[in-house]
Amino acid sequence: MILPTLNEAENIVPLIDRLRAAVPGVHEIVVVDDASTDGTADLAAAIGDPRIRVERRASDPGLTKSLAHGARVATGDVLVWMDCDLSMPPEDVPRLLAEVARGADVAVGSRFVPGGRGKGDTGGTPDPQVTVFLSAALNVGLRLLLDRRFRDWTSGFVAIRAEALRSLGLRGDHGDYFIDLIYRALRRGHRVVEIPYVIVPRRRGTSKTASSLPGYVRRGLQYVRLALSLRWAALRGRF
Ligand SMILES: Nc1nc2c(ncn2[C@@H]2O[C@H](COP(=O)(O)OP(=O)(O)OP(=O)(O)O)[C@@H](O)[C@H]2O)c(=O)[nH]1
Ligand SMILES: [Mg+2]
Repeated sequence: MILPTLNEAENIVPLIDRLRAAVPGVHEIVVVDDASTDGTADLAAAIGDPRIRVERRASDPGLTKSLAHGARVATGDVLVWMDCDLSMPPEDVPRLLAEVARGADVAVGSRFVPGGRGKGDTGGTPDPQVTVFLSAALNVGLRLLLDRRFRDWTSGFVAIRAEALRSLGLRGDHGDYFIDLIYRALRRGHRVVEIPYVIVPRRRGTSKTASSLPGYVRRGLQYVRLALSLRWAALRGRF
């Protein structure tokens, strides 16, 4: 397990507790913390489970770089990562692992396959309908632009064979990296499957991504630009 954190003090301990209960055989939990100022790293370390390794990054912050760092130090054959805001239920991790055990190279927690759901209708404090709609529309657009076999291009909840990840690598920024990873995995013929899950709105702590409407639109346009450049690279045989 790789858990990237930036100021998740209110979420990290319940997340790790729920993970250990859901996956009792978990081999290691690598928390990659980007100099949180709220004590997230100390809280994770204080749990005192020898399977928990806390990596404290002091410079060059970023979600993708943190995940890449976690993947470098992790020793398992299968790597799993997820957001640490409790929006992705740890209880769904065994279903992702089961798909990899059945032969998938990449098993993705998906909001957009039957049985999965986006944030608008899951109780708690729902995200504004307009952002839920934009996220769904963006993913339909990415699917049409990139590859119709896949739906949740901005998931970020995944189990992947370490070997596949090492050969693919991680590129890009928060959000971008997932689109890039899945597209290249599909192009290279890896077996990628989507497993439905129901996302829960963040209840504690603060979001690290744009929550304003213009911010969402800007990010959406950035993803579309990335999709077009990936298609262009593929057309020119650069994969
Ligand atoms: N290590 C590290 N983790 C990060 C960084 N930015 C975000 N994260 C973590 O990445 C995960 C996703 O961040 P969120 O703030 O939930 O982003 P989001 O899911 O787009 O936003 P919400 O809609 O609020 O859920 C969380 O576990 C964050 O703590 C970063 O720069 N470094
Ligand atoms: Mg989140």
